[in-house]
Amino acid sequence: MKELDQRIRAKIPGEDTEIEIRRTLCDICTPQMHCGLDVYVKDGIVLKVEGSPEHPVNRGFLCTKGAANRQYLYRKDRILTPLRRVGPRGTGNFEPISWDEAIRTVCSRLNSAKEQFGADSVAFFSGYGKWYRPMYRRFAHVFGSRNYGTESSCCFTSGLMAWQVATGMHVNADMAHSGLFLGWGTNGYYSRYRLPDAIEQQRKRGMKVIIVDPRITPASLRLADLHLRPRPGTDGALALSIAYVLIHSGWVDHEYIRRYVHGYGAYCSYVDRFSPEIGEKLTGVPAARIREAARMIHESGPMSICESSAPIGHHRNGLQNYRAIMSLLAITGNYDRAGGQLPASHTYMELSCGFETGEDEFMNGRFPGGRKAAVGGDRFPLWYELRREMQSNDLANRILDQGNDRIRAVFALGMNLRMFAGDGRMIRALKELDFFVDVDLFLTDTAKYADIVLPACTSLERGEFKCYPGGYAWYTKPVVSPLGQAKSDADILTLMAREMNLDDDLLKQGYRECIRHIIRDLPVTVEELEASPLPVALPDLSPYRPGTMLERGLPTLSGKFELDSLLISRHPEWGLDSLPTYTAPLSPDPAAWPMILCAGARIPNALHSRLHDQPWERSLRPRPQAEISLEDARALGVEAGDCLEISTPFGSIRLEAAPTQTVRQGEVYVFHGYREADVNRILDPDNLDPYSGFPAFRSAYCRIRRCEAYEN
Ligand SMILES: Nc1nc2c(c(=O)[nH]1)N[C@H]1C(S)=C(S)[C@@H](COP(=O)(O)OP(=O)(O)OC[C@H]3O[C@@H](n4cnc5c(=O)[nH]c(N)nc54)[C@H](O)[C@@H]3O)O[C@H]1N2
Ligand SMILES: Nc1nc2c(c(=O)[nH]1)N[C@H]1C(S)=C(S)[C@@H](COP(=O)(O)OP(=O)(O)OC[C@H]3O[C@@H](n4cnc5c(=O)[nH]c(N)nc54)[C@H](O)[C@@H]3O)O[C@H]1N2
Ligand SMILES: [Mo]
Repeated sequence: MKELDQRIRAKIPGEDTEIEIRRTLCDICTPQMHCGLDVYVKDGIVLKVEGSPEHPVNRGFLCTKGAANRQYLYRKDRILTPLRRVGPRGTGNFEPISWDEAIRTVCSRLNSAKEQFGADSVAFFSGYGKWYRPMYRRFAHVFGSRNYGTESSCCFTSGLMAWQVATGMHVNADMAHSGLFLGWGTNGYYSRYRLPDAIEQQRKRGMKVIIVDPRITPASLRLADLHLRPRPGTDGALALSIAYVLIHSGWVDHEYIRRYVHGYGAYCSYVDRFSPEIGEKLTGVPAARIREAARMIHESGPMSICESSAPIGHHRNGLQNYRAIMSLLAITGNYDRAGGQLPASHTYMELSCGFETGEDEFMNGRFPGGRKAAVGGDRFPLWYELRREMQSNDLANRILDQGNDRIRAVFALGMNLRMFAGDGRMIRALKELDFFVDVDLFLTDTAKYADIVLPACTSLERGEFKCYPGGYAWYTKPVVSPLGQAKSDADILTLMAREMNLDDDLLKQGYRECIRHIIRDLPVTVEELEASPLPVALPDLSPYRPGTMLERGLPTLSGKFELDSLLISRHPEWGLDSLPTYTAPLSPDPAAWPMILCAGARIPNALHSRLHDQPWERSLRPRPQAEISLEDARALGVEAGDCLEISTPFGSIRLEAAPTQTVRQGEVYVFHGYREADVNRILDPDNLDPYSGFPAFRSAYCRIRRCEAYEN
């Protein structure tokens, strides 16, 4: 630590003031990263940021997004004071108001909605931000509303739900002991840049890798021993077909299945419909390759899989497809075995870090109860059973709904209306609300619909509690003061809890006391974590011993890994299949809509909508692009840089054509969240997975044509 202290204080020659390196984390992208930052500060101003060399996640590295933290902090569109809308919704006419007035107005309007229409008439929504969520969820519940919901209604949760259905638990891949890594929808080079490093390291040890991705990607080129290219959304059929070969070749672990797996007989009968030849027809992957994959699984185990579920879950059959993939672990005896997928208890904010906190009790202990479901709960009963929060993809409907129990007011921390499929509906809904508050860093297009906008601050301007896999915990300190009058989301919730005089001392005492409560059983205090410039490795963590949970019995109804879900079969009224059945992602009408539109595969320089207005990031890909095959480009007479129009039954958008040999004929790939080419606007808002409620972002029909101008 001494060395570090010396390194972080340096005088600029000839000047009195010091440049100090202060440490915090970058929360621009996924919580699985949240890299450590060395922030160079002089006179309270950030001069530059670098990756912290000693941080256990990034070890000095930063991605293009993280390297632009200074620009993110000082962007011109940062909101610096609370604002009150003075023009029509959506026009962006606001006047500054004081925090006092803002908090009083927000609280009295939310309270009056509660008095008139009941607490459930107020929905509390969170966009991609995660750090404040335990406190936020509790806030909604203490206020009395079941209608708390987040962006996770369309993120990793469908994979998590699939694990809960089968095992009742979270999981971690034990890749360090795997002979084979099944990278299904894995291209961490763009989405999570430390994952490929870990895979590359294990490959040096001899681990084999299968990548399953419709496109050619850096991962398929650099990591794959075998690359399978199914059509988007046909993953379930591919997994079932691989299972067919494993079962028919006798490459399953019968003893493991007998002891630890429920429903194998029914599963086998179902799998019998998916010979490799049928698999080829359904997925486009040649039967010989399906056989080759099964052989590799048999010969190279133990096998772990990538847990990222977004590309698999973003289809109307997504959760079932994910279950079909996981089932391969169960039949080959790779669940809860060294080198396979290990059950993991939940630590904090959906991460399993090797220790437990009191987050669950803190976050759910004040749930209002009652028999009525939250928004989307009746429509997506499995979702509600497992999550006990609103399925946010139904929120717009429940605002527009004319029923008495419709949503009248929304309080949002960082809502992005372009997150939802069919955004026309969300805009209509926001216009209908009696009252809408949005808290954001920037005056976004969504914030422009709000009655009151509150200025939030970045991770550089606040302190937060953070856990990392491998047994680390941390409590960061602000490295600069909040810009203007910005406040952290947690401080805003505290002010509201006090103004409303909520019946909850922890919320009224604030974030630090909430965290103190959550970590009261850890062997470290908030102050000790805060005093450290780096995440603290918790002492005396005993590593999980593979097999423990199987022997003890899993927290499922059968106590086993459920290929055939008892939870689902005991609820016939849900109308869901208890086996991981396969349905096609699309009902094609190739004459009218010959192409598959796959929207959302990550690009390195963007994070959803939040960086599209950021100059450095934008300069790397100035126009929204549509990636198409060279064959389709030739047929349409399209060259790189030409304008391309994508149409679906819901509308059209225009983007820059990017013909590439990485994409197959008949498929179009675009990134989402752009103002001028919002692909979610042309997706069907009702094409949702009945198991998870997730939108089919990655499989829609479309047609494309060359056009002259970007404007209509
Ligand atoms: N740069 C950047 N990084 C991010 C994000 C970001 O916006 N930008 N978002 C973060 C978030 S919130 C998430 S959820 C994660 C998601 O992260 P990942 O799941 O790792 O990433 P994706 O890029 O969405 O998908 C990975 C690959 O799946 C392929 N794919 C698409 N459709 C299908 C399909 O139907 N089947 C199969 N087998 N593969 C398919 C794509 O071609 C892509 O190469 O990324 C996180 N990281
Ligand atoms: N077509 C398509 N659509 C998708 C996806 C896809 O793959 N394809 N992916 C889906 C997935 S996986 C995800 S996770 C979602 C992304 O979820 P979104 O919520 O759409 O993510 P962002 O665009 O980052 O928008 C969040 C907002 O939060 C603001 N913000 C940032 N930090 C803070 C903070 O600390 N406090 C507050 N109050 N606000 C803050 C940002 O400025 C931004 O306006 O998109 C989903 N939508
Ligand atoms: Mo996500």
